[in-house]
Amino acid sequence: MKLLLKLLLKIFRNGLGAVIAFLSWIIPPSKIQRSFAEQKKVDLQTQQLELYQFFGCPFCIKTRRAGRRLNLKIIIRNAQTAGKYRDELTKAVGKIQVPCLKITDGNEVKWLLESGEIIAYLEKRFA
Ligand SMILES: N[C@@H](CCC(=O)N[C@@H](CS)C(=O)NCC(=O)O)C(=O)O
Repeated sequence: MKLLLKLLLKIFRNGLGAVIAFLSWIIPPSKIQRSFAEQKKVDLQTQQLELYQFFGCPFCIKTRRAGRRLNLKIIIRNAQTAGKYRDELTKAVGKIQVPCLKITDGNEVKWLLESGEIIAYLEKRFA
């Protein structure tokens, strides 16, 4: 009984997440515009940013929207299903929590948790 309830809750959460993700996709935020040269510079910088996330997680959707609004080509990593990226995230932060932004700067790697902090970081660096 408990297992069935857990399963139903999971289906509901995933379904709701998919609906929110769909709505977010059909109503995209307007992107900030940059000159060609500036956008190229930003694109180069965002090659060092990886967003570990779940597709239907509302905090991840909020963070992805901020990235879209700021016109950033952040690399998206699926940490929802078992595999390389989920393992990397667990190893780096000791748990599964998304969204999490991996920031690579030369040999230095920083992992940033909390959607609010990630968005503040992106806005400070790219707005
Ligand atoms: N306060 C966090 C909340 C993030 C959060 O609750 N994420 C959920 C997914 S929606 C999570 O990581 N859950 C871990 C799991 O499902 O294993 C934020 O704003 O980023």
